[in-house]
Amino acid sequence: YTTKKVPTTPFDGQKPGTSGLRKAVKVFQQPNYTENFVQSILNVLGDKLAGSTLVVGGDGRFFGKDAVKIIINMCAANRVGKLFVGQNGILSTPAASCLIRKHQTAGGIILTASHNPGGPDADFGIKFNTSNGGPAPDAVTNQIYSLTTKISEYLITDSPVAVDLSKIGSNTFTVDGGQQFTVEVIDSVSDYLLLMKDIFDFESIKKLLSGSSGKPFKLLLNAMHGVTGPYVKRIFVEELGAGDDCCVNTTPLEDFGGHHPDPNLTYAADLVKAMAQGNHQLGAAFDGDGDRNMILGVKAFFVTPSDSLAVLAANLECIPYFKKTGVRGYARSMPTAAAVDRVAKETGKEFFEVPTGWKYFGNLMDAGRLSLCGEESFGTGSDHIREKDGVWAVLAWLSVLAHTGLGVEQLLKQHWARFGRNFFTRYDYEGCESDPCNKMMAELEAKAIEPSFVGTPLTAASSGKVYTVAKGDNFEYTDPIDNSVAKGQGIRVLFSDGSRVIYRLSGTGSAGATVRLYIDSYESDSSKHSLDAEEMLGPLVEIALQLSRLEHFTGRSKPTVIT
Ligand code: VG1
Ligand code: CO
Repeated sequence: YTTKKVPTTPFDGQKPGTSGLRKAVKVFQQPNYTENFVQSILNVLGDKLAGSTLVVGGDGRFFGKDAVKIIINMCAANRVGKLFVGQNGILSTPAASCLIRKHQTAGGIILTASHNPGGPDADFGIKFNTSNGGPAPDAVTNQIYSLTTKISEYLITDSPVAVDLSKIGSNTFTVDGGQQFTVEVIDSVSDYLLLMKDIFDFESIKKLLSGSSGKPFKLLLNAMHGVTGPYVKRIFVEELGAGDDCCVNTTPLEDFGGHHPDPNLTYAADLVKAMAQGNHQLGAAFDGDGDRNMILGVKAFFVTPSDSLAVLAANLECIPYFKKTGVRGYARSMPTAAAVDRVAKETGKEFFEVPTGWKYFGNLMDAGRLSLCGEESFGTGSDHIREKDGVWAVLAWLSVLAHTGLGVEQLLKQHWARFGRNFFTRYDYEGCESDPCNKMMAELEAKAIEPSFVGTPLTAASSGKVYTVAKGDNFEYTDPIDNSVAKGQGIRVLFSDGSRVIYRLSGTGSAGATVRLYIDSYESDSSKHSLDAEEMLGPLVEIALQLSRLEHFTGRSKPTVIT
């Protein structure tokens, strides 16, 4: 192959958000659009690019295969030495992170828009992960963005590199008469499976699932036609013997069957319905790229992601990996309910509160100060890789259930009795107009930082319940490892009883604005722990809506999704 230089001009808005660049497929399909962004990623590697090794793969959504081919052709022309590519372009986000670390590559390019719908009329995304296996930090994504605004040419081979992505094996080519370029097509699951076997006690999980521990146990996993299908089948059916009927929707589809591949009570309604019949002890669903998980117990008992994190934190000792490494610290993203904080306090571990997005956990993990972390958005994970990990979360839950002999609901109730309960809910208003939402956030920020706001009593009109403001701000985070500062991460209103109301605009949408409203309220009185979360949080929701004038700005009287 020979390399050609293609002249190009910048596209507006190639700014990565919370997790990579996400736009409509049609945007990525414009001539040079994908190429410009990929070249900017490669250029960010600077003198590490020549001869480097990278991992490439994605969640199997529409346009993924085209993007993989473009990346292969561009990497060849840009003097990359080797690519590890998932078979048929398939790699879950956690598997990609695992591969980057295992093969010590310079990074990886992940083709996914995660939980956003897929298909010719839906979304696509490209994400760059650095050599630690984690999403590129802000400094790197800002650099990529800056390069996209100045790009004038990209490099690509004169004809497509002839690799059959369906065939596992190594292919080496000569570029420009000398340079060797290798594409190694690898099994999408194998390395990840080995890592899981290393972390968990598969024998004890097997015993639990087979019912030979004395309790019949049925598992129900919903892969939502995302990338986890092949992982779930290999791990739970083939390795753990859970039986074919333990998983559904395991064929990855380019459009996820037309659904949002998002594991929450709204978009994973199928799982909720099936679990409600009471025949399964544990249910879980995953998102498109396999980094999110939702956990349900018998009769669809819902475990909030914030509680899931706290329960795992309190029970890590039953997982061999943590026995080996010890438990360093815990962390959560700022809007996540503060349940894990209490576990950290009681166990005397370090605790961190970071902005939304997994990239903020990476430095702490690399520095050996963080073992387990999570986000309210159905993300749970540990320092085994540098991404959240849906399948890992289910294995962790099964380990805890096997070890304690308890059911999901029992475990939660015991946890609440010991630590108290954080009631949590999130309201999403999807597809709003951007301008009024920006105005709403500006008005909120002005209110929140006004000194006289502190001490203000806010009353929920319908119940008369009063909450007094203790603090208001726009969340700012200084990374304790490299002192980088992330500003403007969400408006917080903190109340004197420890309750919190948080407002953010999503950074993963492909058009318009999505408002997220998060409500977190702590209750130590165990007689109230079984009350309904919506009911408990009703007054705070009311206050939050009044304070932000959300209906006025968005024109919405109801959220799109409640979790
Ligand atoms: C959302 C979630 C955030 C998560 C991010 C990426 O971001 O709130 O917690 O890290 O998605 O997850 P935002 O900016 O839309 O609120 V994934 O599974 O989409 O990579
Ligand atoms: Co995801």
